[in-house]
Amino acid sequence: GWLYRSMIVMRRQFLRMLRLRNLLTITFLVILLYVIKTFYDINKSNSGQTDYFIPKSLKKIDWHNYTQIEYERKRQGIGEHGLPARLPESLASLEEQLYSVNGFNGALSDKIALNRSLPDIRHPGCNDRKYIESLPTVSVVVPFHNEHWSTLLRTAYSVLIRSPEFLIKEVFLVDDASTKDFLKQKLEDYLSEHLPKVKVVRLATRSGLITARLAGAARATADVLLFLDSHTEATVNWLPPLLEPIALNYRTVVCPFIDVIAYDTFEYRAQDEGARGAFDWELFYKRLPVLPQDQRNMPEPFQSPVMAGGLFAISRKFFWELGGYDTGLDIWGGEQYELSFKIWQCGGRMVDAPCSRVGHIYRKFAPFPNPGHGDFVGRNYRRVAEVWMDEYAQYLYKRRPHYLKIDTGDISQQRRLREKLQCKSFRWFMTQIAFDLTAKYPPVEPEPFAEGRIRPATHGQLCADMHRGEQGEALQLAACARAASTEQHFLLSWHKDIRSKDRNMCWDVPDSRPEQPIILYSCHLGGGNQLWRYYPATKQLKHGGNENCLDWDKTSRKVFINRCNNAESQRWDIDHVSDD
Ligand code: UD2
Ligand code: MN
Repeated sequence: GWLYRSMIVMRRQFLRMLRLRNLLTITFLVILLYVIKTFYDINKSNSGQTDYFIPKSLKKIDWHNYTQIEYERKRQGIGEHGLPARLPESLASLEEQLYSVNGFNGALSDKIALNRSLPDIRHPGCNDRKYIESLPTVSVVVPFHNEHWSTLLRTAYSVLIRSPEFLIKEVFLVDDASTKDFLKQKLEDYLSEHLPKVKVVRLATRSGLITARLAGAARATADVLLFLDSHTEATVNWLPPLLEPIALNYRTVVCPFIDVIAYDTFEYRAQDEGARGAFDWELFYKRLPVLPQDQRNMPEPFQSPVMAGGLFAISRKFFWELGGYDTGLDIWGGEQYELSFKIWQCGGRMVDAPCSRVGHIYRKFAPFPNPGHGDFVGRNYRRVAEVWMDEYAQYLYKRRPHYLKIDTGDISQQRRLREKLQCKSFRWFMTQIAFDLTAKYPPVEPEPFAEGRIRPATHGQLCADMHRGEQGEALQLAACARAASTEQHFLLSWHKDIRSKDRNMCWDVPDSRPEQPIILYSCHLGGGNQLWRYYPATKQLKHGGNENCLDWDKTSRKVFINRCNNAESQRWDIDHVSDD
């Protein structure tokens, strides 16, 4: 009995001890886990910008703001719904004055509401497209130099009225040392009263758009950086399509479709229904067709080799991993190539989102004087070529030999970055991403088929002459200049167009009826109106796919096209014709 009783007591005590130990162990484990987690969290937030947004839910929802859509549908007035507008004759002199300082119709812009309505010209498939419920926040960065007041503010309004409020953390208007009084004095007051989310950042001296974008990006605190030009308008539901691909992969950079806001009427219209960004070997921005597979998947985002430059969204993390922009790029130009090449070559990708459309005023002319920084575009291009383009840089230098004399300044930091990120070669980019570029823009251009003066076979003292060589002028015959002059020197290029030697001007026949003139038009490489063929045997210059030939009239000395016949007036001599 005694033994038994004491055994039970011992067992009970033993069990109690066990329970206590369990409890202690569990408590200890919990504390340990908590400490590890806290430590990990601290580390995570210490790394600051390398921390990135992870969507909490992949559930897709309809992000359209139907209240705003309904409100816009009912609006009425000048320029509403993106319809073309005009000012009354009485304002002609104001129009002229604001036109010359802006390169667009600033006076008309002032008459159009800052929150005007815009048409929905998206692919029909965009209406019922849904995007994940959990999207990253955005810092919008808009550089400007002497932007017109109402176009600058309309940019900010369009962003704020057409975006979910909680996604826009801040908007930075970065003033690149503007000299217009209202920008210098009234902007902050206006914004703090009407658009408190919009902040102004001022640069002390004119430094260019690259430095300005970097200044905005440096102050940004949201997950995603979204860059816009200072004369743009965001349209219906533009934001979610830009953000979703970034939410799913922080190394994806997304561009909206860029529509056209007409510089004269402020009409809102499409530029096209999508194309892939590219360049020629003078580094002019060009566009390649959407791939058939991507065309079938519209309006799904599709890969694009090069961005237009001004309008894109990138995660803040990836932007800074890529080193932002090269700070040696000055004023304007080339940064779109630098960033595009970096994105692709250093492990990212870039897509265009058809359901996100933003309008942009393509100015008639750039009204700003060069701030005395010399050939900054040439220097920028050379920096980009030297750092990123490897052996392909020679194709640029072949066309612009003087670039080789430009001092690029120090590019060692950029080269180190390329090394550090172990970026791929430019050859990889050209063969894997921009694989169809060289077919349209060959690095080494085949020799022209014929070159020199173009003269009526019977009147060798007369030469085809493009006069001032301006777009829209008609080709004429003039007395041949004694020295070979550029107005009278043409190439029958391998594109099968007839072009000026020094300029990108082509013989274009917009109207193919008999006796219609030949108009100078910038070369579009698309054949059609600009397609010509020379037949040395008959000396005929045939236009396009039809049976029209270059012809002229002896009394008026006019040149035009006509049905091909055997007339003497359809026979032409060209100075140098190649054998093949
Ligand atoms: C295109 C791009 C532009 C930029 C440029 C090449 C689009 C729609 N536009 O030319 O974003 O990539 O190619 O560099 O893709 N600005 C300054 N300081 C300056 C000059 C300009 O802040 O010294 C501002 C200007 O107010 C505007 C932006 O930079 O907001 C772009 O300049 P732009 O509109 O003259 O360039 P754009 O559209 O002809
Ligand atoms: Mn612009």
